[in-house]
Amino acid sequence: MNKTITALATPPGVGGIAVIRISGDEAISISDACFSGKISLLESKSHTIHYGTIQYNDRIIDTVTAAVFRSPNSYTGDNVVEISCHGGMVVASEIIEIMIANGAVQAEAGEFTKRAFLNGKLDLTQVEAVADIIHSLSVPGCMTAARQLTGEFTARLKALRVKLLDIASLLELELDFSEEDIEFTNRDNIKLLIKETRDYCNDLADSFKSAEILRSGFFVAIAGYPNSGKSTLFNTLLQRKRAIVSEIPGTTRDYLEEMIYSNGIAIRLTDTAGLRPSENIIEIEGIKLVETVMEQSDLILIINDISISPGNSDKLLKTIKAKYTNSKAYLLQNKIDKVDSAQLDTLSPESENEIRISAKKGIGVDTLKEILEKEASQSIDRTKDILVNQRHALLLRQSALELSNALTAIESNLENEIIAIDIRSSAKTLGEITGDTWDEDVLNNIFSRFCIGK
Ligand SMILES: Nc1nc2c(ncn2[C@@H]2O[C@H](COP(=O)(O)OP(=O)(O)O)[C@@H](O)[C@H]2O)c(=O)[nH]1
Ligand SMILES: [Mg+2]
Repeated sequence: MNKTITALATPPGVGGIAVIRISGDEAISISDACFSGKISLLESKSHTIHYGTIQYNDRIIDTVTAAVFRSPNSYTGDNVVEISCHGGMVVASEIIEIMIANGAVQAEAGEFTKRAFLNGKLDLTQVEAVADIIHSLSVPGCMTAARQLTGEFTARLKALRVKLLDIASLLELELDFSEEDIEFTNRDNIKLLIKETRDYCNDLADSFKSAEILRSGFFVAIAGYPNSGKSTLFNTLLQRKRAIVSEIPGTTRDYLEEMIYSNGIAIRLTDTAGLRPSENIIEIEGIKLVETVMEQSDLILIINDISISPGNSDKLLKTIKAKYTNSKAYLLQNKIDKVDSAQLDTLSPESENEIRISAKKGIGVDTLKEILEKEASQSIDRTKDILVNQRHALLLRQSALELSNALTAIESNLENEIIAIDIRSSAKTLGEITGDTWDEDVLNNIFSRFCIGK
């Protein structure tokens, strides 16, 4: 018998309604013990909703509706009751305490979904899709996760595995007839099939970075020397005063992060502390944080105060480009309003990935916004309608490697048996993605992204 778990499924606090979930063999009897309605929950059919009250020690706690789902037709696969009560700080926790007094235990983070996995209701890619839907910051990200939840990724992986296992079986069958020198399978066809599958696995693995951007947004870091106008640009892009702007250098000590949305994609803008050798301890901490931000960023905007000189930040630009090779960098020549047009004409023309702006006056900001939109949408071009995560990417690469081994084995005219072993292990690796085999560490890692009640 599995223990019955309970938790609040909605965010805590004041709200229209709160939903308490109870799941396990005893879910219906435990709920029924404190529920009073027209019929008892124990007698109710699956997928029915009942109006009534929750009572404890002759005290009415709230009027509620209780939805009953009988095993195996529920989210977790267990018996499940979902009680909707009035939202607020007190009622929902009282009801949870009553359920616990009646024999349920408090659920851990993600425990409902973990049960769904262990009961075979969802595979691992679907579990991950649930987490992605909850955390998604972009419309396309959420839609892709929703498709993944219906089992689309699973179906694709299954098709690949069937193909690989078929090839392995053919090769092994040939082995049985080796005396008769029969070749069931054309080597060129086999090679082609393996190559196609390997390339597909690698392509999918490559889409990981794009999927990350769909999941968490496109990270744009604003960097530059103190006073170059980073905070001013940050505020202009956000269209509100979020960061403190001041002529005193070193005002932004840590970093600020805000989101802007473009075509459904989240762009995470960060305003950072000015980069310069500093004596001030807090500022040094801030500068360390900048480095972390820059490492994570997809795009870096380096702001230069052109009124000092167009080449004033060249050294910084060079350092940043050399250090953060994964992110594209743009040089923004700021404060062009301070430079008169005659003087601007004498300056060398803008080079590639360089734009002239005035963060304060809004000059060139629309062009910059267009660039951000273009870069963000290009960065998700690689997605293959699947939110590949790091775990998937690692397994896909491993699987591709095993297929490369199989190809080498074929080319070296090795025994069918050896070739088949590589192909079978590649299929097995693909199976780990959906969770055909798993270990506790993998599960814990996945469920650590969940909240209590999910
Ligand atoms: N004239 C002019 N001043 C600017 C512009 N951008 C920023 N500033 C000024 O430069 C100073 C420093 O700006 P701030 O945004 O705090 O720079 P940060 O240290 O890089 O964050 C402030 O006095 C701003 O008003 C601009 O485009 N034109
Ligand atoms: Mg600042």
